[in-house]
Amino acid sequence: MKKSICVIGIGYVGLPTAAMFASKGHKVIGYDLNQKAVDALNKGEIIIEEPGLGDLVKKVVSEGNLVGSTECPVGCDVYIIAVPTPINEDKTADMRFVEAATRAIVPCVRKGAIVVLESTSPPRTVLDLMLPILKETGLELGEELLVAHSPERILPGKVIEELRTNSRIVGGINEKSSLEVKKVYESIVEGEIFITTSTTAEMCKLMENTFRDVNIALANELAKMSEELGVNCWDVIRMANQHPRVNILQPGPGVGGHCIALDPWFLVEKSKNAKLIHQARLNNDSMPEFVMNKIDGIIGGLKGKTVTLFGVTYKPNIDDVRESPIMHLKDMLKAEGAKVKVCDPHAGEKVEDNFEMYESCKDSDIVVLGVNHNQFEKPDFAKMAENMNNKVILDTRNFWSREEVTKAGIEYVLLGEGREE
Ligand code: SAJ
Repeated sequence: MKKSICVIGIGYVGLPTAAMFASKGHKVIGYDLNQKAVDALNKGEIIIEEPGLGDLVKKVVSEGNLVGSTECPVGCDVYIIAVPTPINEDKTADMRFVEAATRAIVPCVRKGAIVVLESTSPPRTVLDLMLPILKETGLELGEELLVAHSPERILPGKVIEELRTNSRIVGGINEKSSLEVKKVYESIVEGEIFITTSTTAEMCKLMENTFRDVNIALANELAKMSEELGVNCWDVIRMANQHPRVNILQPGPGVGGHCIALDPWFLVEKSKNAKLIHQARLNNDSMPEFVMNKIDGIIGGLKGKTVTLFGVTYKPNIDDVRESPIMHLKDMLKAEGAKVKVCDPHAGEKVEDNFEMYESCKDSDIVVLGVNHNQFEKPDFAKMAENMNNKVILDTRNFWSREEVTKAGIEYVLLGEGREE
């Protein structure tokens, strides 16, 4: 049955979710306080970069199944909350947007409606934060107003595909809520939908990202140990991963994005037992400084030097710079008195001093490959070398060929490679 669905928050998660529901014939309203995002949506345009999303939004808006609004619509069948859950300075969750969205719904919901929280949230958010607010509707929760957490698990860059094919978790405040919310998602999800409680669903989502964070921390620790002990960590990873039960992830300049770099803190905040998780976060957060010290060591001081950064987004082939470790590196380098030139074909105006590739190498004392965008796969190293003041490259992703780089007369330094002496 076609439903009227209000998606609250039309950002990285809400917009693709809204568009997917609309593409299945549901009547969807994207409610957001950001006038710019709403205006763009109503013109069928998007203000973020995500493969396939632009075409999908254009189509469903022109068909009239998706509209944007800066007001919360009354009487929808389903309200889906997909607002950001950032962290505060002290690493506790900033739940203001979830709270505001829940409050916005109160005067709008009618008997029989469904409320779903998609935003990644600390354990017990549905029970302790949302339910007391939703009680103000006067509706019987779990009977007249159904409530669940169904965390988004889509990978930026593959959002449209993963929305459809990933399995999904639905954690209701009671079985009736879980079953009804499952039915809603069945219209867009081809993967399996698992039913559980709201707090278990919250824990699942947090542990997925924490699993990844802890494993990346292990890889980063390996990189540091390798430099100390004179081995090449990339060789270690390649060979250790031949073992059927081992899968060491990739080290790098740190962990970015609005998910993996933040979510583990929600567990640290809520549980005194989250010790390994806490340490892993600190390990990953230490990487930009580790890279900066490495640069310092290679070029002998930072003050007055020119450092070129290839890539500043938090991962390859996307435009998102949130929590990007290379952005942190950039700020730290500047604070140490270095001049920083950036080349990032995806970041656009999100970053100042964004140069064309070869132009960015001009007068450079070191080129640092920070993000392995496709555009950087096979640069003309000889052309880069022509412009460089000091011919050295630091590859933090094991992305470039040592042979190609050295052939162009540039010294090649790899993160996580110690020299056996
Ligand atoms: N990274 C490494 N080494 C690796 C893998 C990743 O340093 O081996 C770094 C990346 O460079 C990047 C960061 O980790 O800075 C995160 O990138 P990612 O591609 O691992 O994940 P996200 O943050 O883009 O998306 C994650 C996904 N979660 C998992 O894979 C468990 C996605 O499915 C979630 O929906 C998303 O978080 C979210 O919204 O929570």
